[in-house]
Amino acid sequence: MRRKLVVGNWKMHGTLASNAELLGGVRAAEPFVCEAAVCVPFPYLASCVLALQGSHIGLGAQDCSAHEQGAYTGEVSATMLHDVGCRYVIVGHSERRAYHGESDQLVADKAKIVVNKGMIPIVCVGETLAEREAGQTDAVVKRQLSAVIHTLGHCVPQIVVAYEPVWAIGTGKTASPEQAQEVHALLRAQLQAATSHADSMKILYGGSVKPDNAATLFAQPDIDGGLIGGASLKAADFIAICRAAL
Ligand code: G2H
Repeated sequence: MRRKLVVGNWKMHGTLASNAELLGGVRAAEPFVCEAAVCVPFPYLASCVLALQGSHIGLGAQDCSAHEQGAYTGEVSATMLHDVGCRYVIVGHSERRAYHGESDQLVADKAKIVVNKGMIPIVCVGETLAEREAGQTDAVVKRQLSAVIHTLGHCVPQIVVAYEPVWAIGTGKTASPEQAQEVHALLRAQLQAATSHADSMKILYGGSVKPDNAATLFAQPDIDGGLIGGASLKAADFIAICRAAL
């Protein structure tokens, strides 16, 4: 039995004041049956650690450097993220792959350094609309996950995978529960071929998850929770989604 995980991906939103209000609202609804976390912009990690003291809600970042340390202006290392209290780091989000040219191998290298520093990488995979329409969904997500599997080796069980079809991100279009389950089952099979621990690994769904579609998505056998963008910015919506994860 896998405990579900719901992760808010705040993306580039928020202020000190709005974050405090949002986390205060979510905390007031604890405890949740599921595990919950929020991945916040770098400048707000320190204040969110304080705001989450005594809470079971985990803290995460949205990216990290693949380098240990050094002359990499503007980058943030996994060591730093661990130091300030992160439990999770999202790597390979499609927005980073698309806008920052992140390759499968770079994403895999980031996942590896996150694991090495004692945190959990949330590795995002997903196809674009053009790739889906060309019948390439399976090949694309397999290729993306394969790079991570080969780079992490025996550490593969320490990752969380997030399937986020790019065409469903922030568009209001959600993959149907059946469409999502089909890809999740494929990813589970790929993990099973790589590790005997695949059945206890979490595979999250992301892409326009809302309070009204969360329960049916989370009811699918291989969907172990969600990575939530827009709906994680409103306490009531995020709480409703956490409560749908049983
Ligand atoms: C996908 C998701 C969160 P949204 O990017 O990672 O965002 O729920 O807004 O589609």
